[in-house]
Amino acid sequence: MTDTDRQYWEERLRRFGQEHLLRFWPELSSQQRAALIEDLKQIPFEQLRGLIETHVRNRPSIVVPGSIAPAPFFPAKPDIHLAGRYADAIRRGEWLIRQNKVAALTVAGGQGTRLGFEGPKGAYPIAPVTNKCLFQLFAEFIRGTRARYGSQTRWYIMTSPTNDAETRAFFDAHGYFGLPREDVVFFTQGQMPALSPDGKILLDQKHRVALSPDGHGGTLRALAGSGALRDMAERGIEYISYFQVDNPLVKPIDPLFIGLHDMTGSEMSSKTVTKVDDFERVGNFVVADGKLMVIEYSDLPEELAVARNGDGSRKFDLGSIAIHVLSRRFVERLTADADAFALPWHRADKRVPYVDEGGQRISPDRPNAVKLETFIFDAIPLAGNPIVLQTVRAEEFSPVKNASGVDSAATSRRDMIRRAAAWLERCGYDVPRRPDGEPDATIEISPLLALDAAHLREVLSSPPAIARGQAVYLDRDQTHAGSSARVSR
Ligand code: UD2
Repeated sequence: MTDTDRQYWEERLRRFGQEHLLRFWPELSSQQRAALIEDLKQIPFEQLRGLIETHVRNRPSIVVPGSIAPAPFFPAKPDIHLAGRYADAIRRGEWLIRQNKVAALTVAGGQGTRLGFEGPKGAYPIAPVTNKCLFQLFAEFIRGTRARYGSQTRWYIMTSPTNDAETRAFFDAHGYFGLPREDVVFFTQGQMPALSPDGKILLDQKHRVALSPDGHGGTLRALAGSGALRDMAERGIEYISYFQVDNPLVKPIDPLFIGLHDMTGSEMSSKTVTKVDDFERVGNFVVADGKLMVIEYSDLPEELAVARNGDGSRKFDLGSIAIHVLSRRFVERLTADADAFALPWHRADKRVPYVDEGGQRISPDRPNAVKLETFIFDAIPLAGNPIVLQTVRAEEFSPVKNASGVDSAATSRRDMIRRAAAWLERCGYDVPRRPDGEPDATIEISPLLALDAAHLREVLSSPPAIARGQAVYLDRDQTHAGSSARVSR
């Protein structure tokens, strides 16, 4: 580190009122100095200056749009008029997949703090019989899709600087879960510093800035900046099938959804489920001032959350489950001037450990800092003709967010077993059930065997024998029955 470097940063930081970041410089080793400079290089100071005024020193007021109405949507069960259109959409979606015009994209840059799991969240073991991790389930779904459609479907995975190396190493160690290595593409999102309420950037250590991922809205910039978007264009990929790392029930590639997106000329499409209660922690699809958008649960005024229709049903009932299809050209358009482009910023007050003026590391017990993030769903109002497709929660949504209770590994495993049992019964096979109606067996169906119930019907050659209390894993070799407990493989 030369004196010129130090001078450059001293001047730059002074210009932005952040000169305290070099407070411990004299006592840092040359390695530590280099690490600090690397952190400083990541901070978009010019952009941050305005945000400190609007979002940190002041609290942006939540503007509830003047007119707000429930969003229109394509129903999960098509009526007689729509049935033909859905059938066409499935055929169209399958054709697009076969032509390699569709890629999967997982956002896996989050910190997963609520789950309390060390390591990338996608490495979390979740499958009820085999304990396969989230990444493996998605990889097998993509392999299943490639096999079914004879495609070379690629998988893009967004990491953050914090978990990128670990995520890549995890895939390496597991042979990319059977996918060709060159068809799994990692790209890394940007970071933002945590700030004190008076707008000072916090130090995590004397030589490290308290940086964290800039939200899944950062996907768009990261796609452009990393070259992943160019890579998609070169391969003729038109549609990006976007999903979060925390939902093992997700269909990473869904012909109906892709086909509808294409046939309606939508630039960004979204899946919805009806909410379980007024205050479920999911975004809400609404039409506000004439535009389709998502209002996050924390921003939806209570009178709207509890509002009812004439028949007593919930008025704002369309929850966002963070599953989207985005047109590549839409992302290109938005990010054409990547430096100028940003989705709206959201403020979150968080507990962030920091080094104080005296060099002491403090672990606060209440929120002391402001984090700034952007959300992917804020791109919806910018999209041409965005659509919403309703789906069935039991089929496609049961996220792993918390260590226990609602949206935990326990509820997600339960829902995987319930779905597997329902698929088998839809195929006409018996599943033992307990008096309370729950399946009386631990059942897991590999995505390598079947991608959905209809597919299972095509491929299952003989009825699986499922005894009460048994653990049963169905894969391409059909059934593996365990004794009574989990089978680990
Ligand atoms: C998100 C949605 C919520 C609902 C719910 C469904 C927001 C603000 N809320 O809630 O409306 O759809 O999901 O499960 O999105 N991630 C990154 N980089 C980041 C931050 C997050 O890749 O900087 C990824 C993260 O790895 C995960 C996903 O985004 O896959 C969701 O992040 P979250 O857990 O912060 O979202 P959550 O549960 O608040």
